[in-house]
Amino acid sequence: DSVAHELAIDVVAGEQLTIEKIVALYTSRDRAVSEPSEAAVRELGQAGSFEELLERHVLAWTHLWRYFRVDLTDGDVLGDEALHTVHLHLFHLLQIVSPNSIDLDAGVPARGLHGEAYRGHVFWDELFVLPVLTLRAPALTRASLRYRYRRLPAARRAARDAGFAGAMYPWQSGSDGTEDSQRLHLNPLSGRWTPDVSHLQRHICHAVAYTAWQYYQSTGDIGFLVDHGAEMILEIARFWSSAASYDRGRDRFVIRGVMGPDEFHTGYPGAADAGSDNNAYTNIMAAWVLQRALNVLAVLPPRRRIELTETLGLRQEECSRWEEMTRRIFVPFHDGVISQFEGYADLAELDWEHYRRRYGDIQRLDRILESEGLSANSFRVSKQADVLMLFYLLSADELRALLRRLGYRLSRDTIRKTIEYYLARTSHGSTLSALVHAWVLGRANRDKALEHFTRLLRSDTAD
Ligand code: IFM
Repeated sequence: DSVAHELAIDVVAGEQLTIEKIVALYTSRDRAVSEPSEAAVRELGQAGSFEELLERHVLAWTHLWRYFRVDLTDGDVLGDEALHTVHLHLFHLLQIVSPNSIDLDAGVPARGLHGEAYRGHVFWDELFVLPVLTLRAPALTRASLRYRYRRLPAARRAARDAGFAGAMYPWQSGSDGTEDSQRLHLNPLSGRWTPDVSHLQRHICHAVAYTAWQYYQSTGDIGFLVDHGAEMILEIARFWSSAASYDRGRDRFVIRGVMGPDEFHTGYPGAADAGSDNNAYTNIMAAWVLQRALNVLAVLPPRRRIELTETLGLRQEECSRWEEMTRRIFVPFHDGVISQFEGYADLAELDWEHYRRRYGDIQRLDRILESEGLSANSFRVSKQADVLMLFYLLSADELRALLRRLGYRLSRDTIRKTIEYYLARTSHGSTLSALVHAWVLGRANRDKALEHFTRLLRSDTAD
């Protein structure tokens, strides 16, 4: 289970002994490799001394840092600690995704290389990571998107097996792109195992389509779109089209039985079926994806468009349905705010003060409630930004235009009220929550935004 090296050396009291150890690591999955051990030995033969290696190492980081260094102009407010922590996070990020990983078949695992939680699984976290890379080293984003492209066949199989069309990316996945989400969750507070339906977070598909489109928009890399991006976006659009059903009574398309980014709500209180209906983030972004798929078809060079539609068997009726859906997907509202999902307003309000007083740290309210014999499903409580993800990914103008096309009006007041509404009902049980809130509040409430930003920075260094 371990790789070790024992050295037996005669030492003399008072004399200094320095040991230099240089390691070469190869696997049979590396590119341009025949026999890994031979490659490692060859590499060691030409690696040079520790000093020489260090020099090359420092040079490589200097090059990366020219693109990635961030300075905080508001140093007085945030202090040196904040800057160091931002740099620490960038350092972590670049250890996971770097020029060294471009030719590897590597995704963006949630915990990077710095913690064993999540077993190296890949979730939707690249949605937050790739924008940092795209503007500074777009080749890194392209490599990560190609990792997703190579798993398109697995996503197609998953969609087919679940009775859908197109490609349904897995919520948690590892090497081969199949769904690896846990099916049971242990609540350490109660010692009970409860069903885990987080695989219903179909919004992972939005993350793949969004990052692919955003990469294309930021770089103008039409080659990527032609070879890889278009196919992923079209297949994801197809999935959403098949996951939605037409509700005649409403004359709207609805998407049932999913989980939003807020992982507390696994279903309706007491319901046998898992998932919620018409999660606003899922539905609105589905409309966004369908619009982008139509854009993709419009910007592809004609020959490639024909090839792709032939290969995918994409028919005109399907595209007409997509167009129709961008005008008719249902979005729930209540009390002048966007509802997290249909029926959210029927849930009970939680006595937040009582829980804060009683437990102090209430980030994992789901576990606290379960240990009391209750369920987060019954309350208006969120683990992390769900509706507010819309304001994270889209500008107010974009969101307004999307909703206008769907026949809904989004006033400035609705935006303000929606943000305040969910802010008051979120426990920030995931660090992603503070990230999204810092960004969303940055537009209107900078003091609060700073609070979230500082909390986020400390999350890895202070606990
Ligand atoms: O992807 C996240 C999820 O949104 C919240 N729980 C942790 C996951 C991995 O970071």
